[in-house]
Amino acid sequence: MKPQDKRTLDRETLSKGKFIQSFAAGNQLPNDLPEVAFLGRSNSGKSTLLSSLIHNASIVKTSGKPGSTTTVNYFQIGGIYLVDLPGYGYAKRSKNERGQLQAAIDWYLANTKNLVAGFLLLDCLRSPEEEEFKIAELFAQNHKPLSLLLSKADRLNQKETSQVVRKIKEFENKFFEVQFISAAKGKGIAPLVERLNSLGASSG
Ligand SMILES: Nc1nc2c(ncn2[C@@H]2O[C@H](COP(=O)(O)OP(=O)(O)O)[C@@H](O)[C@H]2O)c(=O)[nH]1
Ligand SMILES: [Mg+2]
Repeated sequence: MKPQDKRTLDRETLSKGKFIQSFAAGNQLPNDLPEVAFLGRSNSGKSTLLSSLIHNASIVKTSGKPGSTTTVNYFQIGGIYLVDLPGYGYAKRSKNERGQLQAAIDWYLANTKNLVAGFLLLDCLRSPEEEEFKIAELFAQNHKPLSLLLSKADRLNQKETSQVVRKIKEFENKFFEVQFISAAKGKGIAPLVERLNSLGASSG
């Protein structure tokens, strides 16, 4: 192994991904490592993606019943934190509950010390709506790059993929980049890991 290979976020490092802690509004957030935030509506595939990134399904699922908390959950792989932010867009929830979810996201963005990038998941069969554009706006205000990850891309056949690729042109300027991803089939995972490396994961 060449010396530089040791610093990359390889399979071995990924398998050592771990849950760090859940934080609630008012808590002091970590400030020792760069961190990337993962956001998305309920059912966007966020937990599945995080599980596949850290090669440990159980710790992501058990860190909080999916979508049911307003906590901000920190995981670490290599030298970077992956921060699982509360879900949003729960049509069935009360206005008050949805307000709490939004407040937790706002609190995190106002208090994070080392945020270097965000990844917003959106089911590839949907188009970004008010909530997604609001998050894009928040990241732009904070001068942080926000990637839109079109999730569950394995559900699209070739024709549908081309249709979505055409549709992306309408909103791609709102995001740092737009990428297809499929945690189920591994599509788009390698470039994402590459990106995490470039953001600091490999220096831990
Ligand atoms: N086909 C497909 N389904 C997925 C993929 N990722 C997640 N799902 C499904 O989408 C649903 C929601 O996933 P989950 O990770 O719990 O979403 P979360 O609410 O954003 O955390 C579950 O039924 C998953 O099995 C994917 O890459 N491909
Ligand atoms: Mg979840």
